[in-house]
This record gives sequence, structure tokens and C-alpha cells, in this order.
Amino acid sequence: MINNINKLRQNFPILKREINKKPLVYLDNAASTQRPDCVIEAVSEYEKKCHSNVHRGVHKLSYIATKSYESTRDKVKKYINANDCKEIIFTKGATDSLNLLASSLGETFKSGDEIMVSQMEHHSNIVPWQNICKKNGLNLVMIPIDNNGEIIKEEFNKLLNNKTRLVAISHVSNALGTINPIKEFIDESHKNGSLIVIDGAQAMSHMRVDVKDLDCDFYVFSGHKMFAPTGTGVLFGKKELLEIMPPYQFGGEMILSVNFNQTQYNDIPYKFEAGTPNISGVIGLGAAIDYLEDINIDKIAQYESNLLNYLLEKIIDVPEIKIIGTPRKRSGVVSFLLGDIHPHDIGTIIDKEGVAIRTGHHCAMPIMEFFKIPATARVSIAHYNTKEEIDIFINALYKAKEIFS
Ligand code: C6P
Repeated sequence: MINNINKLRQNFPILKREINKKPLVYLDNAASTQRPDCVIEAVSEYEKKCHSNVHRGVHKLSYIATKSYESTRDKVKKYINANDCKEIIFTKGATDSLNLLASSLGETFKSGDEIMVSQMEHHSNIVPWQNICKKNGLNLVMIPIDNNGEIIKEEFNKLLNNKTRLVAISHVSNALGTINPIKEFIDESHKNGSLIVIDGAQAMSHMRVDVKDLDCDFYVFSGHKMFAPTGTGVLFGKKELLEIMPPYQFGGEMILSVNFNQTQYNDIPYKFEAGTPNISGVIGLGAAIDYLEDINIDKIAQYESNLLNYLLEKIIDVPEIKIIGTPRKRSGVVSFLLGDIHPHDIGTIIDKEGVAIRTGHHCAMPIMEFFKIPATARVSIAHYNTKEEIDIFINALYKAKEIFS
């Protein structure tokens, strides 16, 4: 359990600031998490003392930059329990990882093949697949959800067939908070001979992720949702799959030799990392993983579970509140409506109280369509939030109600 929350919060300089003359209550962690000092300092130290291009120079600075950059690959590998550093591809984020996969893997599928995605996916785990399906004559199949906001397993099993080449499912829904039983989906997909990619954007900072234990073929996530800088992300893929996949972008670093007749591509992971990468961001990602290792993700999960229960207890008492999505297993994300008040108005009013939440369709329009609503207000917690902050948020909701009554 996290014992000294006040001390922990000291590590996040932004949490000391005020918004609209009120202490910031940051409850928009599903959109992006805040950075601890150690991440900010790692990036700053690198920029001040170590910046140089990686993998290219024989000079000392390039060596130092390369070593720090590559050390993150090793940290990610250990953190998610991958077999090999070659299985860790650095990207700009979950969206970029999914686009890479759709473009590269999609090229290996043939007309009539099927790609299955659930109805609760973020647009990043729908649109790249939709695009490659249109381009290559593949079929995109949607796995429906139920009124609780859970994927209907029986439907999933029914839809799997000998044409299903790939299944793409989120670990945690960003709009509903549903924690999907991904191990079951992975096992069923494999029994059917299908590959499976897990979108872990909303899982990484909240729960232990062990890709070996899960046995997923691919797992993607964004650095900025796990206390690291924006513009960083990871595609984990099983080595034997990445090795046979064609490159996605072309240019420097991803080649072994080039002449005007042909190009020989580099080995993984570099085959998928064309051009100069986000070096300082990746070093920041390494620092974020050190931070998470230091606290221990299991302690974070336990703390957040208590905080979520507190949030749920309090929010259901607010008159006219309607929670969208009532899954059996939920992460720290709660989407809601409050009477007739438009979610944007809720967001704007509670911002006056210093409270930051997200409102809108959360880049998950098929979910909004399913629940027949245009938008929700969404509160999402991290391990640096407190019960006192939840109280401020709840009071702000009462204020919003008062204004609109
Ligand atoms: N969700 C949210 O407010 P990027 O933007 O590439 O870092 O992450 C995309 C993405 C993919 N999958 C899931 C499940 C996500 O939640 C997100 C990002 C943010 O919910 C911004 S839209």
C-alpha cells in the first residue's frame, strides 16, 4: 500500500499549482498522466549534458546517448517481462504502434481475411484497421458489447472463424473503465489460429502487465499515460512475428545497406525505427519505468482500487447521476451523465473549482453510439490522487447541479 501520499505527491511539481485560484485537482489521467521530478530531471539532464544522435556516431556523446536510449529498451523489456530487447519497438505512442501494426501486418493478409475489433475500442484501434481493410479487401468485424460495457464473450467465440487473421482488443476501455479478460481472448484467438494485439494504453500505469504470461502476440502503449513524456510509446511483438513483418516506414537507421537497385533492411527492432527517434522522450520513459518499479505497480493497483471504491460510493449518491458502463472489473475510469446538463458544461463548471476531467466522446464514438449518447463526462484517477480530491470533485458536481437547477 502507498503509505505516505503527501510525500509521493511532492514528486509531482504540477500538483502544487493552482487553477482558477483553486488547488489543481487533476482527474484527467486517462487522457495523460503527470510527470514526476525524476522524469523531468532525466530529460533535462540528457538535454543539458548528453544530447547527440544515437547509433550513428563514434564520438563519446553519441555513445552516451545511445547507451541511455538503449537502456530504456532493456527497462521496458524487464518491466513487461518480454523475452528479448528486440521485441521492444519504440514508437510515438499507442496510435503510432497500432498504425505500424496495421500497415505492416495488414500487408501480409489477403483479400477476404478478417480483422476483429471490439465495439469498445478507441478510434486508434479501429481506424488503422478499417483503413487497411479498405485498401486490401479485408473485412473488419465488430465484436459487440453489452449494456454493462463488457465484450460479449459468446459473440466473440461465434465470430472467430477460419478467416480471422487478427483480433484487436483493449486491455482497459478508456471510455468505460472496463478491464477486459484479455487472457481468455488471447487463448481463444490462439486456439483459432488467429493473432491478437492488445491495446494497453489505459493499463500500463495501473496494473502489472506480463506479456509472457499473457502470451499476447502484440501489446501497445503510450509513454505519456505512464508518467513519461509525450511522443513516446512502445510496440511489443513476439520476435518471430516481427522478424517476418515488412517495415512500415523507410529511411535512415532501418537499413543495413542501400544502393539504387535495392535496400537490405536492418534487423529488429531497428527495422521498425526509421529516422532519428525521440531520444530524450525515450530516456524519460526509462526514468518513468524506474519510478514505477520503485513504488511497485501492485501497491499502485491496491491504492487505486481503494480510491476507486471511494469515488464510486460518493458519485452514486449525487442526485440524477447516471454512470455509463457498469462492468464487473473496472479500472479508475468512470464515465457519467448528470441530469440534463451537457457534459461540456459539467467540465467547464468544475474547472472553475480547479477540477480537471475530460468531456466528450473520448475518441470512442462507437461506444457513444451504442449507449445512444453524444458524450459523457469522465473522471479518471492516478495513484497520486486522494480522497480529499474526490471530495472536491463531488462538491463541484453539486455546484454544477445547483447552477443548472
Ligand atoms: N486515449 C483519452 O483521453 P495516444 O494518443 O496514441 O497516446 O493513445 C491513443 C489511445 C489508444 N488506446 C486507448 C485505449 C486510449 O485511451 C488512447 C488515448 C486518451 O482517452 C486520448 S484520446
